[in-house]
Amino acid sequence: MGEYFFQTTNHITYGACISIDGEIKESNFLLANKIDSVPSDQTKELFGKIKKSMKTNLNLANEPKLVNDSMSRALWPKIVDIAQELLIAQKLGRAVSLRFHGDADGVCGAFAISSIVRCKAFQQNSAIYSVRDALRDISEATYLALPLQVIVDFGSGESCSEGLSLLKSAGVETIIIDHHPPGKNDGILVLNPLLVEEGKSQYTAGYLCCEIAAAAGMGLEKAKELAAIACAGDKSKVVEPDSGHVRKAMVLDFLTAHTSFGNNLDFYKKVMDNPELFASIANQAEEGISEAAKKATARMKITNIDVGSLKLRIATFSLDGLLTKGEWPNSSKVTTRIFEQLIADDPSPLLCIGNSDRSIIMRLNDGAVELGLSANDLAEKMKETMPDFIEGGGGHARAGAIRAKEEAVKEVIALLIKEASEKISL
Ligand SMILES: [Mn+2]
Repeated sequence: MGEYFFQTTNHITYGACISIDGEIKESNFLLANKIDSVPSDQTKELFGKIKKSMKTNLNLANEPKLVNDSMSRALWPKIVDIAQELLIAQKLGRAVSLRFHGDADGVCGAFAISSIVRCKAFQQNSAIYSVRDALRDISEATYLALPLQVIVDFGSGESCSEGLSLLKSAGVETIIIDHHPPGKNDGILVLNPLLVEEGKSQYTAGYLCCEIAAAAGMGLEKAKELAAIACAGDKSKVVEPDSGHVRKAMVLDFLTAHTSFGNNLDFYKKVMDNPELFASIANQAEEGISEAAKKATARMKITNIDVGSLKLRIATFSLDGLLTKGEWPNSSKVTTRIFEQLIADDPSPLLCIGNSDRSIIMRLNDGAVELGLSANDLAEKMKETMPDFIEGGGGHARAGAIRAKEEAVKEVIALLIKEASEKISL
């Protein structure tokens, strides 16, 4: 097997599977006498064979290029699998559809993936790959040869499994690159650090995509830059971001917050490459956050809990009426900003709670985590204690959120304060 070139006046669709009767001329030129399309019931089998032989000829890195630690090495076999799949898809002209989560991490991941394989990219702000999404992708894929669906920064959770199983039944191969709590995804290629070790969500989807792209030959500098922006967006230090990366992540978060669905990768690239436009968006984004943070801080209440030598500060503030749904900034951005200001002034243990009309956002610093507190545990406890008033919630140790019925928000916050103080007194 090998790669050959030929010319023809026949019309052949991109990515089609054909058989050629002809002679091999010179080194890799094929003189075609007869060209036929391969019946669709045979393409799958043929594709498997071609893929297998192509895999051995791919030139991939032999270790992680961006971060080389025990975690990235544990993820490496799957990183290689996905890099191979994507490079082969590119060579064979497969129809690749890419859905990325609408935030800086998701966009950086999509930038990286689209740099190694030609694809149609769609932003998605919902974190759930629904049955509706699956039906749309399946109907798009109906007339395509060997469609490949790639999902970045969402899609591996339990709530997505119905949509994914539809994709599988329709024969659409799927790759998921995610770092949110995974559910069961049998028969789907899933790269997720949480499948390797609990609590490792700091290996963000955007970072993983950059590691895949770097393995497949993307320039190292560009891959590092994108990975650092992705990490800045998701508050990770796996690839340590500088202040420039933080600013870029903020601009991408700002842009994605204003666009709910669509193919915006080209537009995002344009903004990042246009210094003037970038600066003016960055200023607007920054102003939006700092203004809302200032107003919310004016309403802030601090509760000091002292248990023997253990001390915990709990900051609570309402964002009600300060923000507009679906616009910049959202309540988690503002809560994070206030949290960061508070711990910059005083690094002692802090639990920071911001609330909008129906959601409660929690941020904890290292000191609070060392006291045994976890945002995820607190969210779980609230779900248990007030099941009729809590609609959902979760997160990890340092960050989490709870969605509650409007009339219950105040009560939930009071209970959170009580729960946190009881927890550290244990
Ligand atoms: Mn992410």
